[in-house]
Amino acid sequence: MKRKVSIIPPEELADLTIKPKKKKAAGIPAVMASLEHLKKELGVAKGIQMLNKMNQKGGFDCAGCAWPDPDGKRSSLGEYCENGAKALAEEATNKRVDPSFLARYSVEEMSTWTDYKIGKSGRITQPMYLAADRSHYTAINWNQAFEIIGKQFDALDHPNQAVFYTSGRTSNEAAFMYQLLARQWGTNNLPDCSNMCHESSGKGLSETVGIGKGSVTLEDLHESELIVVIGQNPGTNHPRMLSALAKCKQNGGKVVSINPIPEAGLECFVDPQKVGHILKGGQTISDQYLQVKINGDVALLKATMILMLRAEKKNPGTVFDVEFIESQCEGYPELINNLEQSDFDLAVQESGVPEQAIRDFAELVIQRKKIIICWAMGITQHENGVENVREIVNLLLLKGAIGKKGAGTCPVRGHSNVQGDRTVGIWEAPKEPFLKNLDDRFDMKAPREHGYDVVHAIKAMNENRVKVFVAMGGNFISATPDSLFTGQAVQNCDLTVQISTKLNRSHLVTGKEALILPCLSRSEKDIQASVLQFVSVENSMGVVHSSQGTFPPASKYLRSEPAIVASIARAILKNKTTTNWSEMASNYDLVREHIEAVIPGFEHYNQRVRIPEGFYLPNGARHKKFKTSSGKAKFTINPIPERTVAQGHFILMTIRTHDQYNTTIYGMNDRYRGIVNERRIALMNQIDMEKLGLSNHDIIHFKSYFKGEVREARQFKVVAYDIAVGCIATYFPEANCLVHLDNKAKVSHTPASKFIEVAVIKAS
Ligand SMILES: Nc1nc2c(c(=O)[nH]1)N[C@H]1C(S)=C(S)[C@@H](COP(=O)(O)OP(=O)(O)OC[C@H]3O[C@@H](n4cnc5c(=O)[nH]c(N)nc54)[C@H](O)[C@@H]3O)O[C@H]1N2
Ligand SMILES: Nc1nc2c(c(=O)[nH]1)N[C@H]1C(S)=C(S)[C@@H](COP(=O)(O)OP(=O)(O)OC[C@H]3O[C@@H](n4cnc5c(=O)[nH]c(N)nc54)[C@H](O)[C@@H]3O)O[C@H]1N2
Ligand SMILES: [Mo]
Repeated sequence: MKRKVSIIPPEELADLTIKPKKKKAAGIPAVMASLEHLKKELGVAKGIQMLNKMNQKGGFDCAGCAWPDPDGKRSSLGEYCENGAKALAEEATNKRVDPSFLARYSVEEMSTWTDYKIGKSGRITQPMYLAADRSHYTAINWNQAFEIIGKQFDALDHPNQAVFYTSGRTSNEAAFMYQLLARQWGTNNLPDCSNMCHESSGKGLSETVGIGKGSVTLEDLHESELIVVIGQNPGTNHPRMLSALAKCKQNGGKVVSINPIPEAGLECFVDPQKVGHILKGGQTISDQYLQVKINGDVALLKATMILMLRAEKKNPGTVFDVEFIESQCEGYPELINNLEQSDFDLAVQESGVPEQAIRDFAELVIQRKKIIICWAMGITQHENGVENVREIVNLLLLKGAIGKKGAGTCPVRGHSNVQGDRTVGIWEAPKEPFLKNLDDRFDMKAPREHGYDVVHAIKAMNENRVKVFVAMGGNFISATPDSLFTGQAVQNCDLTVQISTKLNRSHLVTGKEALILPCLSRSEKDIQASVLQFVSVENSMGVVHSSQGTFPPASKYLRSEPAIVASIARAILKNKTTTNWSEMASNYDLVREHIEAVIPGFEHYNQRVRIPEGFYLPNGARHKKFKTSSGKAKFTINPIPERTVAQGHFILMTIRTHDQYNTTIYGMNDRYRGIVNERRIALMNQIDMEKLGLSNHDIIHFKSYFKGEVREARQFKVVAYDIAVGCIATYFPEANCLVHLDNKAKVSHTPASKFIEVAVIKAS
């Protein structure tokens, strides 16, 4: 039976109210908003009790972003933010998706709901099965679920017909077991959310400074003389980062933000945990705001470096760190040659930023040595995402601003353990030393052929080269680009298996058969062999620490992620494995022993992870040790992108509201941007609106253009906004259907979700 499910969210409008944009982030309104969400989902008393365990030593790690916790004293008021509280409310909700819920609604019916409504259904209580000829999920027991999986894997002709996706909430222990499972099965098909996220950072940084992670610690931010926040909206996505920026300011540092829209958190921050701060009205954050055009960053950085070069020539040795460049870097003459050949006026023009503002910014850079550049999706999700990262590195290297206190690279990660997952082997392109260690430790032969990343997994499914798709968390259908194409590709599979906490669209747009395997969440007690277990995670700054759930599970049928992986391993590997999977699932110390044996940097893992603040993984760049092919940090040449859009077309970026966690929609507002009760929004510059004869609240449709193909998304409301001319912002995942699968970064293959060429059509 071919189910007629809806792959994209319904194109229906809610009821928009437009309020003035906020100029301050956090403060009392943030506290109120957290309480509101907790009250709705689980009640205030239980909510506050749970919050007090979050991000505390010995407590559980916030499942929100990957921003680090302070090494020393933690705030007695709790180390959480409004959006961390919302993340918790969402997973600790009292609502349940149980067998009676799924008997009431068919898969087809639920697929017509918005992602907001689907997510609000609640926590999944037991394993659920959607048989090939059925319209509804029904409950089954765990053994039956693993038998179904075993049977489908038995039927495969080749190991590469299976794909194992991972989202970044998964702990180190579960992730390590999961990659081991995939590789013992015989494939490196391990795409993950990182492919859509910071892959461009990983690629750009590995090549230039020898490590795909950032080089700074939290203290470095406090001590920095200049922090540049480019292509990132920390007020919403990494709210605790605002405390670090505020501290830098209090220590005399400067902050510059570079963004097509002025984001509230980067303007002013009111620390909700400090009464004095609230009374004072908060801390101004940005000393300078540069309203760059979408993807004008290489041009902007190049113009800045040209000005730096001119100043250096005037007063040699005062702007560049000549000694560092000579002893530790390569490619300097080529870069200087490139800067000398580049057209300053063109760079200014292509950046979209007024020349004087660039001169002011360059002056700040010229005069300071301890510089940090922080970035996120505004940099990575572009065709030239890797070049963007490399250009950031160029600027830092010229200043010698890496590997010393108060300076360095700071790609701010998304999911709370996305960095750890990669460290322990979730990667479609693993390196030989890692595979060899796995082989030695587990008496196996891991496949050497690289596997599929997200984009290539979708292509393979489209071409019927994949039959079974397993997802460790996440929401593949709503998170990936080209929704209709991707949805149809996934439907080609014989079986899709989702290991999840909450209902999402990926449970509704499925293979012929589908399974939902419900797992424990971060905050819940994980007891194996009568012992309370803990897991570990790595934050954005390379600190590995423990996370232990302390609250009762949402349902007695839930299993932990490691336990589920171990059972899948037994079901599909049978006598192909000599590994004792049950033992690992019943004592996570044993998993950590394996990690220690296979991955450098985890020495004495079990001891050190028990230190409350955890431990730092080795990071060469942090100590000026560049593990590149030559042992030197590399300058690179990154041309100003030539990609333009046709006359009359716009560049569209897909961003997050203040009320969502990726595809999990907490609410219908985007408070800082003044948007109330609507997600189908187009933030446009007044000048562009006038050209098209548009006013606030007008309804428009988008057509996107790529490689001669046209995609469409209908029904968005126009909102006049302070956004760079020619640029439009809308929200993810509603607009994912506009992103062509081939509209992706060179080298990293990260979908270019921030650069979509669109035409705006006024609804008649
Ligand atoms: N509450 C909450 N927290 C989250 C998430 C969430 O959804 N909700 N998601 C998590 C994840 S997985 C991630 S990856 C991070 C994402 O964190 P962010 O990267 O901050 O998220 P986005 O909303 O995609 O915002 C991108 C920012 O880049 C800007 N931008 C877009 N294009 C350009 C450009 O070309 N140049 C420049 N200079 N700026 C540009 C946008 O205006 C926006 O401010 O947050 C993590 N934390
Ligand atoms: N257009 C556009 N698309 C984008 C982006 C963009 O900016 N624009 N951003 C991209 C980025 S940066 C990312 S990281 C991806 C995100 O892609 P994903 O990581 O795939 O998506 P999420 O929405 O984070 O996944 C949410 C689901 O994870 C499950 N879940 C939550 N907690 C747990 C847990 O503890 N264990 C398990 N097993 N499951 C859990 C729940 O069922 C929930 O519905 O999306 C990408 N897609
Ligand atoms: Mo992400």
